[in-house]
Amino acid sequence: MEMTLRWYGSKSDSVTLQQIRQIPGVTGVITTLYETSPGDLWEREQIHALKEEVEASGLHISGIESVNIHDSIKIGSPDRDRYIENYIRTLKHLGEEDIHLVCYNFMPVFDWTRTELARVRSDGSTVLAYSQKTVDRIDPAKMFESISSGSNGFVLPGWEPERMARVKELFEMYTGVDEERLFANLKYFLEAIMPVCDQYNIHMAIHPDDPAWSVFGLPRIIINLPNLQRMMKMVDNPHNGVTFCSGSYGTNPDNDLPGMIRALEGRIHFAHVRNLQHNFPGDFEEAAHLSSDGSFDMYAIMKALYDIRFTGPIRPDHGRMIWGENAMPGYGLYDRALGAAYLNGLWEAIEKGAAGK
Ligand code: CS2
Ligand code: MN
Repeated sequence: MEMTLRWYGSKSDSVTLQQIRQIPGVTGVITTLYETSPGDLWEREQIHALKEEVEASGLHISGIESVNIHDSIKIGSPDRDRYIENYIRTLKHLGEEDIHLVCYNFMPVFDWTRTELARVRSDGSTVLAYSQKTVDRIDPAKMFESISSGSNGFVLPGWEPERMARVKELFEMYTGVDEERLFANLKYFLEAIMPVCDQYNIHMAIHPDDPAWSVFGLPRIIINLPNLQRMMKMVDNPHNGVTFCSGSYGTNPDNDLPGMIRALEGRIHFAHVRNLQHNFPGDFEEAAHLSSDGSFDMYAIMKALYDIRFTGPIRPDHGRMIWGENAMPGYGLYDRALGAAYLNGLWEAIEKGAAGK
């Protein structure tokens, strides 16, 4: 495995490549072209410039998160082929720049959903949190206001203002798109892109829906092992794989995280490893990466990744906000750096233990 950190680019991130370079054991970044919108064609020159910027700091690009999918593709509108064509050409350009991992998601309208961006924990840190009771009461169009007012002035991924201005319209466009339709539209998309993925050895890694159930009545399909198995079988190609995000699958306590990892051997191309704390059914908050700070057994998660001989990038995911840092909620430097160091420590212990050292 390779330890990495997500980086939002020099224009949007408060964290610099130089800082990331100093986190022990972190050798790569996961990034994207932040000036693009879903559906845009990524020019090779733009990708090349980003790559050069990252490499000048002594790091490299380990993967892209995300090349976002235009809603027309998820909805299956008549104009989807135009956006799929752009996606294919984007993948080709990434392949030509020697980038072989692409994370994406297939969530309708909203990316991840949280009801609080700064819930205070007992140690004074603040974290992202989710309350089903609040979601059930909130008008989805208002969701954006509450998210953007708590985002410390940063634009949160998946919650771009241009997109949210169209929330109502987007909801209407998804009328009639149920889970079956969404599966069919995903299949159509994957079948169209697999030839270019085969040609350039690009690993597609679908990110789970977060939380792992339907919100605001919108269908959500990347939520558990049976659905993942269905997705991989319907387009049975090793390039059609997954991002294993412990924090997203783990929103549903019925998901056995280490068991899922073992069952997905060979098809996990990327891992987001983070912890969260379940308070009571329908209420969870994010936690430090350390097992004892939340509800997950992080050793068991890393051990399962080790046992399936996982070789792809891992990144710590949403960190707490600590030590007075002002950053994009979930994406400060300090707690994610602690997370990376902790995960690296677990890995070293597992590796040496397995070698009988
Ligand atoms: C999130 C998402 O859990 C996460 O990593 O922050 O924004 C995620 O990056 C996207 O859904 C992946 O496409
Ligand atoms: Mn994730």
